[in-house]
Amino acid sequence: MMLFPDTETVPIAPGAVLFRGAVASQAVELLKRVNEVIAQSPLRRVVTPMGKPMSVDMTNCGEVGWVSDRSGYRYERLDSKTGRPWPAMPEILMEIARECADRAGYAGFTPDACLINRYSVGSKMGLHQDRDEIDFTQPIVSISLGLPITFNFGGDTRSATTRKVKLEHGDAVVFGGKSRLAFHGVGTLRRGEHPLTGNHRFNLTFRRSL
Ligand code: MD3
Ligand code: FE
Repeated sequence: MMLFPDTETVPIAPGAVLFRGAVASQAVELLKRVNEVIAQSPLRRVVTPMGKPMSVDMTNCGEVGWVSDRSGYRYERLDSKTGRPWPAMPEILMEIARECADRAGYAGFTPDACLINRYSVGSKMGLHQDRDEIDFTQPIVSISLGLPITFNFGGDTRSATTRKVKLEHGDAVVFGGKSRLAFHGVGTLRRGEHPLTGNHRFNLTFRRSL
């Protein structure tokens, strides 16, 4: 695997590092695997515990998947839409997540979930923390594919100031250590055309839920 050819490493905050364009050379293969997952467990619009539809379409692969409905946020072994287990995590996704974590100083990262978010024009994600996992010493690895978006990275509290980082096609970010519970979100996806994803952005987040 040819990861990190000679790309830039950008520190975002203590524990958070961006590997710019690190997976761009793998994008065609990655998107092929993502589309195979979507063919088995289709993208769907989930609602928050308050019953509000999110503006992002989601699915998962791995032993468990992240879900949200009126009962709350959690990880589930079965896809409620198909009644079957989530598709297995493709080897190349697992390897890339592991390599990124490794490079950021988290050796032996073994994600059990990969949440696939697909953004369309107008999709956004408000400030939140990822805290549905058990072990916060495990990092989260994020891969961006397709159209760019503005990522908002905050602090330990919702009211902490945020800094904006543009996330582009092929970027990999690892969030661990002091950044693991940081508030974060993304701005509204603007119209555009990407040769590999059309008018969409995909974000893959690799998590260890247990
Ligand atoms: C910082 N996704 O799925 S990726 C999410 O672009 C999520 O789809 C955004 O936030 C997206 O939960 C942002 C960057 C990211 C992911 C997880 C994090 C940043 C994070 C966990 C902890 C801290
Ligand atoms: Fe998040």
